[in-house]
Amino acid sequence: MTRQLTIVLPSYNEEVALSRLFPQFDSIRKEIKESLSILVVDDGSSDRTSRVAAEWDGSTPVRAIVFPENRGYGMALEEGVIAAARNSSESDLIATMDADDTHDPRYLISMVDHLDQAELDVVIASRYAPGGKEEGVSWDRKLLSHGASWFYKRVFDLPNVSDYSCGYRLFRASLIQKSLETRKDLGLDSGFQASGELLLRLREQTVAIGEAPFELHYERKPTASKMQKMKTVFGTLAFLNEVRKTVRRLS
Ligand SMILES: Nc1nc2c(ncn2[C@@H]2O[C@H](COP(=O)(O)OP(=O)(O)OP(=O)(O)O)[C@@H](O)[C@H]2O)c(=O)[nH]1
Ligand SMILES: [Mg+2]
Repeated sequence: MTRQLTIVLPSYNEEVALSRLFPQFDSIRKEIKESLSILVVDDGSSDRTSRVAAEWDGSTPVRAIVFPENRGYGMALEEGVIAAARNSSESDLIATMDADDTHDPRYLISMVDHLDQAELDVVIASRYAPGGKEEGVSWDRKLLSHGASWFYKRVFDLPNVSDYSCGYRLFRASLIQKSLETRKDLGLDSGFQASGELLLRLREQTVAIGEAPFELHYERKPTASKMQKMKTVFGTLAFLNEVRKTVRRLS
């Protein structure tokens, strides 16, 4: 039976990017064995994000969850991933991607292949794996993401993981479903540190993670960055400090 691949897109004021992104899913449909569908989580946008989702009439089906108010990337990620897991069967797949057109959907093809061939539970689209790179990223943004991955590696050191903060990932639905058997939600923070936190939550089960090389094309982003850099830095440090304290208490 054909597997379902649900792509979760946390979206905050992404009307321009989404209308560029949706057609790209249509163009990979013939090259991917899975049946694709998109789940937009409109995080209280003030632009036409949910209208663009509702009016899309291409061949890849699009559904939307709409938050009446902005709740932050982590909440949009959490709601989307949980909704996708509840709508999936055990053998299905779930991907998360940024909606700002910097993540090319074409990488899903190599990510699915890697997941199956290496029998993994999670594949990260990695800027830091051999063959990966970042184009058009300013030095301070590079410092922020390299710094975050360096800190995460020191605290978690997950085998085979070099990119902890990229939001482009592929998961087996069964992995998320299993997490939700023992807890009512994924317990993610509302900020951008949620992407690293999600890996930690899943690590509570036995999980095989791998990476596939990915080129981030930041120059394709149609609008200015909305990310609050200092809030993300402090949020990540506070989260890692909590983890460190928990690890100490348990050991
Ligand atoms: N900035 C921001 N993005 C959100 C929020 N909620 C959901 N998102 C979405 O989360 C994804 C990642 O956000 P981005 O702003 O692209 O974060 P980033 O890639 O780390 O940083 P920039 O590309 O520089 O803005 C995008 O698809 C956003 O639309 C939110 O409250 N703020
Ligand atoms: Mg982005």
